[in-house]
Amino acid sequence: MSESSPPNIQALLDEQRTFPPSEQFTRTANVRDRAVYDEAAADPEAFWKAQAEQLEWIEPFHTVLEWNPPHAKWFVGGKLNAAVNCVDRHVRNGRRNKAAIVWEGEPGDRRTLTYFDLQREVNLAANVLKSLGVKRGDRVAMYMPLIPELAIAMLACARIGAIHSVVFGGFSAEALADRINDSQCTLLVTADGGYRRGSLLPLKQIADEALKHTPSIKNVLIVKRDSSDRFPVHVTEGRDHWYHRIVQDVQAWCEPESMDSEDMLYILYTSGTTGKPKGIVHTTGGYLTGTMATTRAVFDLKDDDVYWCTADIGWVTGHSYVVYGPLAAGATLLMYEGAPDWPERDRFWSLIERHGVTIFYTAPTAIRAFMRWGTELPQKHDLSSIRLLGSVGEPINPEAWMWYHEFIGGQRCPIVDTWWQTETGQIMITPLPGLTTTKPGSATHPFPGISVQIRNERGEPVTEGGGLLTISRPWPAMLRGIYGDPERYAATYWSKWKDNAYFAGDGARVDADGCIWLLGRVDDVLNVSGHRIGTMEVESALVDHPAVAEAAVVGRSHDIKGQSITAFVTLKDGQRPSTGLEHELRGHVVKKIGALARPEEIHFAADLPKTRSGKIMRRLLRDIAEGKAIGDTTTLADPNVVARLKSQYENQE
Ligand code: 6R9
Repeated sequence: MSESSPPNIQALLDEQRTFPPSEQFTRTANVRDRAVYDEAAADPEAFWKAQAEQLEWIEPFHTVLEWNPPHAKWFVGGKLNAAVNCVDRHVRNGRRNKAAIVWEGEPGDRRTLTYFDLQREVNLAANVLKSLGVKRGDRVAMYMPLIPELAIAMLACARIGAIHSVVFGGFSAEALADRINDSQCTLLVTADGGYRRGSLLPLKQIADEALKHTPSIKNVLIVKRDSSDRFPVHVTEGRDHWYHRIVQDVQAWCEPESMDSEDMLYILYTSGTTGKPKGIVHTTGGYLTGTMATTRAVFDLKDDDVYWCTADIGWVTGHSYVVYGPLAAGATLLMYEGAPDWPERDRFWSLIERHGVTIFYTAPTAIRAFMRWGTELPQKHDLSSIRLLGSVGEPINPEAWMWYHEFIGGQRCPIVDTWWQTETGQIMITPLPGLTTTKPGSATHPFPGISVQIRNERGEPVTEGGGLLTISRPWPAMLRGIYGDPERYAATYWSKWKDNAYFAGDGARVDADGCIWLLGRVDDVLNVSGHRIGTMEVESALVDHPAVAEAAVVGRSHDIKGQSITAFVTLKDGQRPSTGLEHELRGHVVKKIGALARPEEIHFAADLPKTRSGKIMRRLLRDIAEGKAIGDTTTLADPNVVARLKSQYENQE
């Protein structure tokens, strides 16, 4: 497991500081009675039932959980609509004029949508989708910048029972086409473009490349982000429609569909240990219950909070904690389109000051970048509105935790370090801010009603010490499958041991106080700046290049990104290593996947270390990349390969 551990592992293991919740925070906290843990542990289904009952059901459920491992059904028999729960019921229940989405574009443009505004927009968008033939159960792809229309389009799908599949705007045309084709989407919602570090990302232009290879797409909706017409947009007659035009022709009200609790809400692609990303399937009732309950309890959300989760909606954090959780809970949320260092490196702090943000949820990679940029930047701004901080996406090193506590939280705000995954849908391991004594670097305890176990390879529980993170009971927002691949679902997550425990793919340790410390992935999944990337995906992209014979990709510790991508490649006969080729290979990976997968280092090798059965030993390549002593080489077919590589690598350094 140490193979994939983050750089700061020793610091994590040595960490002793503790931070009990302040009396003042506890006094008003949404969850302040410790009994909730024991009660939920004694009867998790009763706990989740009480949470689900806070949603608005068209028909009540008759059974909380049906568990036929590895298939779970939550709130069986219940009917509801996710968009109604996120929007309409707040309009009806006193939040009509409350700001739902406060948005700021990177160039500084601003918009505020009240819950009433959001309801109107979602209804219109739902009717636009219907007018283009989208029906209940159809898949709708989205390739969008971080603008309110993305959330509106997702909720519009939910309203009519269509299934959305959001593809992060940083993915390439090929990656977009693969995802569209995997789930046979019939409509794509995109935009002319979006802003990133002052430049324009021409999303429609990129989408046009993808659309050459996506026969299932019948219609494309183009949202106009930029009124200056700076984005070149080609409109294909009959297929492409400007949203702002077509919306003129539809009715203002769209009757919501009555959806089964287990109807699919969305698909979101994520990386695993093979070359092909998995379409993670989430359904309606359990997902909304899990995200709403955790939003309220973990972030202590109150009606007058201004909540800001900095994630892009293209990732699961954006689905669960920008869109569904906060809106189901009736929050006012801030959405910011662009980069943290544009136009200056204090953009986030100026946003917090300007909008009076009270809850701030971001990723360790961002915190480490802020640390490097210096304390003067946050100190230039009034951050006194903040009352709670959150962290997600990767293990947070104690140094970054302390910096966050001191310079952003002013030493007064609880920090919730939340562990979860695309597959879990909802936060699973986290402090509760009014109850939990935190330790820098530890996600502390399972959320009430969640059963976590650390096991060794044989499946035996580890009470103190390191092992593999597993979840031993189903939970409401859990994935229901991998789109179109039921076998892979069972094999990847539920088959490591015989007793149907969920295998998360992370290593973890429990300390003497029962606090859980996440130690990073134990499989071939990298975490680069909080983004999940499969080593096999990058390898497939590299060997797709005509000059490459073989490729092996490993993660290397990186001060800010957590991990960076190091590739070792062997070339085909007649090909020669060169800086030109190195650039070309980087460009090829960007074209196949997107800039987020660009290898930081590419090393040309004569051979790759392999076992006698021909498996590439990435473990040894990791040791080389990390500059560590080389581990056990006895199973290598040719031990000299490693020695040669290591000396070549060290000379290049
Ligand atoms: C929500 C999200 C999931 C992987 C997960 C783990 C890592 C996320 C973490 C964390 C340590 C935390 N991870 N949160 N590791 N502490 N608080 O990030 O989903 O993109 O699917 O990534 O991220 O390794 O397995 P996703």
